[in-house]
Amino acid sequence: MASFFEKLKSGLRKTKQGLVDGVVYAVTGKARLDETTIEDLETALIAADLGYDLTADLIARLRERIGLREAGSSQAVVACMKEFLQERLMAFPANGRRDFFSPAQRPHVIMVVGVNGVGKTTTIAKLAKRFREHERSVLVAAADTFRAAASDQLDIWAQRAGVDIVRTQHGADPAAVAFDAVQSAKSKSTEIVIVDTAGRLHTKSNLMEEMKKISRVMGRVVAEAPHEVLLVIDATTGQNGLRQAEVFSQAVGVTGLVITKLDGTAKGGIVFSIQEKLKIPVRFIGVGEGIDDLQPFDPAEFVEALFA
Ligand SMILES: Nc1nc2c(ncn2[C@@H]2O[C@H](COP(=O)(O)OP(=O)(O)O)[C@@H](O)[C@H]2O)c(=O)[nH]1
Ligand SMILES: [Mg+2]
Repeated sequence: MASFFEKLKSGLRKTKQGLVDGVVYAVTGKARLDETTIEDLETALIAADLGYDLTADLIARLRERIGLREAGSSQAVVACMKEFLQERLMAFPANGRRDFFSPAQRPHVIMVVGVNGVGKTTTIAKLAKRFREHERSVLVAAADTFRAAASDQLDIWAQRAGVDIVRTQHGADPAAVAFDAVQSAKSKSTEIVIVDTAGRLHTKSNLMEEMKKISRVMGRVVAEAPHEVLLVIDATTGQNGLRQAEVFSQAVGVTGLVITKLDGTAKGGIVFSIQEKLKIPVRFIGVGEGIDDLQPFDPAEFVEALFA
């Protein structure tokens, strides 16, 4: 079985084609980093979803480091870019956070939010399994009562991961499900509660109101709950993910991001631009549908895989 790094590397191949190969193409054969070359560089970086601000900063760095010296082989440019990207990702100390699976509070409540189809339920299954591997007791709450099949899907995953589930019938109040789950975890001294939520309602403002209500109601059982709000973003949606992050952040305080479907997208640059824009750390990245295809985000590893 391929290692996670191998999967990440092959998953990022298309992103690399845009980002690294695009940059190499822009500077190869150019005697110096003149304005035309800089423009080509900018175009390549923006197209790779790096975002405007980060692109501007990177260009400034390249001007400073490489200036009008011979751009020479593109190696110097690529090395400078790699260093820059690593530095920027490292600037978020909570990235990946190693102690994620050993939280201090009990129950520790993790609410998982995001639009439809981004991978929330799958991510919950993957997380639940990880918590079990760390010998934590886990309860999942099926608070996506909007889609008829949503609870069944979570149920199947919960059985596979060997964790308990709180669910109700389709159409019931999702906040009540979340409330019951936290209550039950509290009385049974369960360590972790992971709350699945809907990604689509009749309107977007309904959805945001529902997210707020779920969050508020859980706080009545355990004052600090939810301790984590993980926003799941599908990497293949590119800059759309950024807009989703803005909307969810305003409604419920998002504490961390999970970027899924990095396997085979050309839009992996979104990892950089989302962090820059929102200053929310990426906690996990997903590179496939399998239960082991989710890993804590490691900035150094990510950049390494991108440039490998
Ligand atoms: N390729 C790939 N597919 C994923 C990943 N994460 C989730 N999926 C798939 O995305 C689809 C939607 O996932 P689901 O968890 O139901 O999304 P939800 O609507 O947000 O709960 C499913 O087919 C998952 O298998 C990932 O990292 N890579
Ligand atoms: Mg779901």
